[in-house]
Amino acid sequence: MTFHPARLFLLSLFIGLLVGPLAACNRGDGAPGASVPVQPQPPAPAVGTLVVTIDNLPPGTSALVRISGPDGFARDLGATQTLTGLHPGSYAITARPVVAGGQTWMPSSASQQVLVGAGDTAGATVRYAVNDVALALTRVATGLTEPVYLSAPPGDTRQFIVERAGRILVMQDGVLQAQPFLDIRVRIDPIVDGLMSIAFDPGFADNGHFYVYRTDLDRNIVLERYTVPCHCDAADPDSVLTLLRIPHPDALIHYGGQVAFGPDGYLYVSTGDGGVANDAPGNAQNLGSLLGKLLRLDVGAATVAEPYRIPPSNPYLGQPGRRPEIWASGLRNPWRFSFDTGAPSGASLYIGDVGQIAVEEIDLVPASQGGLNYGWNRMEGSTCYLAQDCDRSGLTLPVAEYVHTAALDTPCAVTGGYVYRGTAIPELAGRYFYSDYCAGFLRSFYAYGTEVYEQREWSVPRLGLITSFGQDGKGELYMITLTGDVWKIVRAVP
Ligand SMILES: [Ca+2]
Repeated sequence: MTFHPARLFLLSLFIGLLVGPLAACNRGDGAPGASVPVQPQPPAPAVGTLVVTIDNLPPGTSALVRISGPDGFARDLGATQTLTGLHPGSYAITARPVVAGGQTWMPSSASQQVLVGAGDTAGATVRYAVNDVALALTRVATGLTEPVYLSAPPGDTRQFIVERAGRILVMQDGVLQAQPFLDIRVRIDPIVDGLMSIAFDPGFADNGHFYVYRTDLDRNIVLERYTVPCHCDAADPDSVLTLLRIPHPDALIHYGGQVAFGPDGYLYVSTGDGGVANDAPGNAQNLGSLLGKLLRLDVGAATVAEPYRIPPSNPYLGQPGRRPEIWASGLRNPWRFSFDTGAPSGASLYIGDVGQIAVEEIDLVPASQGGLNYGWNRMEGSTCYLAQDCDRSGLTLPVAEYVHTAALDTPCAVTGGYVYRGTAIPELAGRYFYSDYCAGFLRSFYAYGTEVYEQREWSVPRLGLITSFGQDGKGELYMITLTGDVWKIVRAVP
């Protein structure tokens, strides 16, 4: 017996009507049901394609581009390539600078994320170029008395300028205000460093708190908090809350000098080694001393009774004979340090540590890395200090350094600065700027992780006696001279 085609059609229609709801039911509630064959569908493509275009390098030069993605996928590319058979997901493209022909070729974007879908072809471009931006310095304030610092809360349009003798002045729209923001000159013996830096509380807009690092009338180091009682340009000197006082009895130099909030919300403070030649007392290597250190404090709930707390992740917390405030050791005179949160590899800490005889250094580490020993006084920079050889184990060495020379404008002390994250000169993004107090140059480098690229000196006048860099609320950078001027780093007008 055979089926007539019409009967076959009717039968298949019947089966279709029966199977449809059954299959839907099985899909819907997952209940076991009758096993009925379902018309197989063509399988959806499980993989995708990514075309990475690498552009504008000199002929014969390999790029340094890494693609990483789902399931541990990792591939290094030296040139344009089409990657097929990729599992769907998000792919990270990171590009490192390339040195070729004596020039540093920088990728247009150090880090990109591309979504690769099943059956799709995604694309990304890494374009290399030599940075040819030209810079200039324009004077934005003059007539100050020994200015040593400039800062502002993020987004704030004012600039707060610190004078060494104990005043903080406000500049608004390029005009210095007559009334000081804070005047604590009577609390400072100006024969030593005086008022060195300020840091605005992350909640400054609401709580008005800011922090001051200075010396006092007895030449101790003092860290204290002040409060602005209103939405105005004047802090209350009587609002002072002393957080920390560190005796500094042996010399009139090396007080350190920087106070700044880290990306973790804790307050960091850099202290000098106490000032005795060669750090003979051994403060910097002594974890029982707060001198020659980077300290890390939780000041979020500061009171007179408990001016700070120790963050639970501080490296020496609970260790007998070691101060729990210490975040890092082995520093000589870390006059300036700064955090950068803009790099794709994570937040970084840059420290400009002033050397003694020959070497000025800049240290660069992930901001989250505590318990590091930066070497002083076993080493000065990457050189064993007063010794042919030394034990370098456990020491973190600088990523950049320069030596003192016999030239007229000889360098004498590094002035650490900031990574540029402003908007006016996007070509500068990621460059760390620094200077030297005596030589007054403007130099920068670009770091990929802790690898340093594009070290250069900029063609701007050497101002001399550079006490500090400043960073305003928009990320623009300034250079400050002891002689009373503030200069802004700007794009040169051709
Ligand atoms: Ca060092």
